[in-house]
Amino acid sequence: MTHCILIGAPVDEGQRRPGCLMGPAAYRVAGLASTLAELGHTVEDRGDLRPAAGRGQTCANPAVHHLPEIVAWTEALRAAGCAAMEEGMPIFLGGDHALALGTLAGVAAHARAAGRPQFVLWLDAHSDFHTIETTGSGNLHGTPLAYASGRPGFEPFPAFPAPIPGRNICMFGIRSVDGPELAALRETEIVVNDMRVLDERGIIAPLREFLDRVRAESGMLHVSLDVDFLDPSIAPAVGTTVPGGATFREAHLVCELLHESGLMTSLDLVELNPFLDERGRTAKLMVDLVGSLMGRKVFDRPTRSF
Ligand code: EXY
Ligand code: MN
Ligand code: MN
Ligand code: MN
Repeated sequence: MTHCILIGAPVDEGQRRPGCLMGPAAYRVAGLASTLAELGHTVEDRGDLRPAAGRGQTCANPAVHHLPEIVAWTEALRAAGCAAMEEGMPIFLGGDHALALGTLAGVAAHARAAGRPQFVLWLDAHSDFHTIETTGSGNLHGTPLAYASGRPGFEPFPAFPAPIPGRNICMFGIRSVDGPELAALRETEIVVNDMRVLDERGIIAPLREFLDRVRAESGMLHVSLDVDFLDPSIAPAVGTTVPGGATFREAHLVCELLHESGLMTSLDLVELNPFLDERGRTAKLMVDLVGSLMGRKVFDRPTRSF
């Protein structure tokens, strides 16, 4: 049984397609809390965060937009995330992926205080590895992992508490990486399981390799699930769809294996834009995946030693 702490983060300023601000409400309407309670977990919904006003930060890249707002979100989410880690497992309801600038900072700050290494599983079509200087779109939802990795170029943001070593970051589902991101990724030890790797090796082997390391190092594991990790045919309600994503079963298998590992300590659900959907199909799928993450089994086989 886990104490699940729901934290709404209706961040919409990290990209230019309005609608992610409706994400937290959509997860609640889709039954996230009841899904968790039916699996025997306790659920505390702390409502939606409201960041302080931005302080007018600027940067040299003219493409970047809403910088002060995203810095304010980062500060609010870092504080809320670190505090929630003391009491249970935070589940951040997005909102676009810029929220991870703050959630990663919050869980990393807590891990540092707890003396444990922080690991990240990034389920996404995108590597989100731009800095403020390299982003061409100026959409800060494409930058969180660069910030969490300690890449220079985030001066307007608070210093990241304990930069996460590249070897502690595993990406799954990658199929859209910009030139500057690729050049930067090549300099790191980040494990990039793009879709070609998953095509060749399947889900289990690369995921097991990563989770075995998390366990061996008694790590904290933050899972960041971007709707666009999924194939657009099953999850259309996202502003940055990329063909060739994870199938329904591949996504559930990742979630089931994560549950069986018992290693997940915090979770982001990001980039849902309910406005791009019909009848909440994508929100319901994401809640269904959380059910698999938190222990729903069709056939209750004994959990194997992972
Ligand atoms: N790399 C592109 C950009 O920086 O604009 C696309 C980023 C999409 C980010 C979404 C959250 O995953
Ligand atoms: Mn993303
Ligand atoms: Mn703490
Ligand atoms: Mn993405």
